[in-house]
Amino acid sequence: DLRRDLAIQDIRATIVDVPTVRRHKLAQTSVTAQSYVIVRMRLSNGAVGIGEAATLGGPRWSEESVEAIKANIDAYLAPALIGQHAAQPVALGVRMDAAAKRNNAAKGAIESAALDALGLTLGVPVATLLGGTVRTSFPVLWTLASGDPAQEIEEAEGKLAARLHDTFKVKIGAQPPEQDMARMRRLATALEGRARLIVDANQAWDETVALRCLPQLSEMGVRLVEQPLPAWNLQGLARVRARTTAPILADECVFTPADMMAVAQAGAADAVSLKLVKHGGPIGLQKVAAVAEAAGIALYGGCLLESSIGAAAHLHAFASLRDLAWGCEHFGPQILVEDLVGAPLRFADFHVHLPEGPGLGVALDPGALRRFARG
Ligand code: MUC
Ligand code: MG
Repeated sequence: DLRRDLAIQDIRATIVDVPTVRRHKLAQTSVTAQSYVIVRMRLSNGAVGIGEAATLGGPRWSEESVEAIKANIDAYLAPALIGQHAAQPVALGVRMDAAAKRNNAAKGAIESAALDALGLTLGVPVATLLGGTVRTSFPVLWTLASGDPAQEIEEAEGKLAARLHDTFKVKIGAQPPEQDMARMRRLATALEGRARLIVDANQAWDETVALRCLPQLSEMGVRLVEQPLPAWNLQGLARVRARTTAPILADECVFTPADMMAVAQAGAADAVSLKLVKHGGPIGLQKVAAVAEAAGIALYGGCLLESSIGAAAHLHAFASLRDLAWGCEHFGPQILVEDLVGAPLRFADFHVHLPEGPGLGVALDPGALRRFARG
């Protein structure tokens, strides 16, 4: 019977390190390889679902590192789920929350794997399990993060010419604000009228610096300013937002639906970046999106430089949202020297496309997993 067929038999977590095509520099760290935990969940019927927990520079972007993610999956999350029914992802979430506090990236990878296994078994895409598709392609931006404006302009020109990306997110905050403003001015001038720009400070500034820089960014035409202040400082962010005109994109200050409500109550953001590593999986992502919608806060499809595995899981969740006003940033598959799936996500005409087929619609390449597995 289906109940026995869908019993979770085994959950395996593998750390991989995949080199990137260039150095990616953000406020708190700089990486030349992306580290993920790849989760494989096997059901009694033989179906194997996959999920990915992404990190950025160890436990520097948030508190989870690949080492901690794997340790907590192996010791706490997997044992809580063995023998449970994969067709009850909400109940699996309850069990995971009872087994471990937070650990949202780890939980997100497991929930993705469970939905993939369920979709593969039922012959339906994960998006169907999440409410069905409102869209199957997504405007996708590219991130400029070498820190060298000449290189960044050249990189943006290449993306524009290839019709891959016409919106660019610039990572700021690694250098003094005046230097970043000069860099932004060069980029804005070089790309004027041909590309849209947003910036992400990854919590690097304080209120005074933000009040000084945001008017300059507005004047350069920058569309969104992402997480200029530390995640804890919602009141400061609300004051900055009230005194400047650049729209604020909340990132590290929103993990849970309650965080989203606090941002809404403080009046601290115009948009929110949705990510599986923050919200604990596609179902949690939909909950955060619902709170944002109720508060009139627009949705932005965030990433943590996932491979096509994690990116596909995000796209299935993004496909189910009513209004994804700001598109997405799942450029991750394009920044890796090699992807982890047989057929990577398709990028064309400034859009990334939802993969077709049951489950996540992407299949793990066992050779790539072996090549990039740590140790
Ligand atoms: C972040 O903070 O948004 C997403 C794109 C990128 O370059 O960095 C990440 C994380
Ligand atoms: Mg961010």
